[in-house]
Amino acid sequence: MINQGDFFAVLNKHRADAIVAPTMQASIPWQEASDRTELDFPVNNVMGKASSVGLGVALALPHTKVIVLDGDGSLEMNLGSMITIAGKQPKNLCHIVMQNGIYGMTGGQPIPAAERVSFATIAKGAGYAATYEFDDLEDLATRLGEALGHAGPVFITVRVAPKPRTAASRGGKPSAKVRSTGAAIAAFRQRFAK
Ligand SMILES: Cc1ncc(C[n+]2csc(CCOP(=O)(O)OP(=O)(O)O)c2C)c(N)n1
Repeated sequence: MINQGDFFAVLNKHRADAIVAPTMQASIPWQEASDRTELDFPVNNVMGKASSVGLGVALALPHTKVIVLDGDGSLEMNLGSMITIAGKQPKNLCHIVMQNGIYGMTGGQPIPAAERVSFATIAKGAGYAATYEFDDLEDLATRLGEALGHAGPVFITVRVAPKPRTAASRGGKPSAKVRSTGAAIAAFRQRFAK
């Protein structure tokens, strides 16, 4: 199992010019870890929709890599998006699920089939171009670059340690570089306006 912060450090090194779309419990910590927050597109509140939003951005910007950082509970809520993504075959989309087995943000309730479900197998069956699974930090650090470089749609499972949100773990105010979804949409409109 991988610590989410360690995963983010590795991803930050490999993301290059990719747009990264984090959701749920990952949204703030990813942006705090990110060196390119101007390219981050947090998908907050709309549970399950990060993969759909990521697909839309990938189709709109076919020459820009888009990396979705999905939650496992969120993905289960919008599992059909995997088939929509496979149907469209966006070469520039990488869909990552952080499998922690829980609805972390709402306190750690177990997701359905937490111990059984293989999202990578579902992705294969849907027709993603490639799938990867990481459960070990060294393996992740060695092969994430290859996975991100593969023509998409790529699906990656990262097994991350569950850290349910509690009153105590909420922490203080996020730093100024952390954006809301609304602020990111406004900034993206300007940046990518045709
Ligand atoms: C439609 C809908 N139902 C429920 C919620 C409440 N909710 C917010 S976050 C969350 C859990 C998300 O779990 P997961 O996707 O696994 O991400 P994690 O919190 O573990 O990062 C829930 C149930 C919501 N935002 N929207």
